[in-house]
Amino acid sequence: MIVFATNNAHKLQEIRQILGDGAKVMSLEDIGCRDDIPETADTLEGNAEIKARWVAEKYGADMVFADDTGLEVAALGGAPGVYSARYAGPGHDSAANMARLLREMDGVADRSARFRTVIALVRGAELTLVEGVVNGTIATEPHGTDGFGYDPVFVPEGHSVTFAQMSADEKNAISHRGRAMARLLEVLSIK
Ligand code: ITT
Repeated sequence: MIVFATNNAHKLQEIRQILGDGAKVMSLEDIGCRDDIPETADTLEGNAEIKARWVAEKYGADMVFADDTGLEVAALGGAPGVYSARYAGPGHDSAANMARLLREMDGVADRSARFRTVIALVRGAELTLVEGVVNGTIATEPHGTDGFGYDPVFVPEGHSVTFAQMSADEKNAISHRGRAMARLLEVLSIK
């Protein structure tokens, strides 16, 4: 049994699409976990590990992975980074988070940014960490309705549209999460 420790339905959907029909990934809902897992670390690595270990230890799953993702904006010194989900307050409100980001970036010339995903895989006592990064820029206003989170304001390098204007397959092929997942599969020698 492989469990993906996330409360974010969009992440779950992306990971299932990336893995295809071959691998069956259980969600927290599938295993009856409704815990609000405290993300108390100040790094993506730390929070990914906390989420994966929590589920492995409390629910006795033999393989658990968790993703922690941050949007790191150069002109903001790497913010919102590990605090991306709570940038505009504790409500995990993507519209408010994007609005704050666009306010902070108002008139800023250097709009370079990157998404970074860290995936922690816990198998018994063994911890594996992998990372995936995509560079890009912050748009001056939101565009597109697909995807989630900060996707409407992130234009990946080499493209002229935001992640929210791409199909799920297009995003997954170049995204932070797609790349981290490819690394994880290499480590597991699945693909
Ligand atoms: P879990 O911790 O339950 O996995 P979460 O939504 O809290 O779900 P994170 O702590 O990794 O996930 O939050 C990172 C923030 O960055 C959150 O606001 C997301 O909406 C956003 N985010 C994560 N992945 C993203 C992506 O692929 N595209 C756009 N925004 C993303």
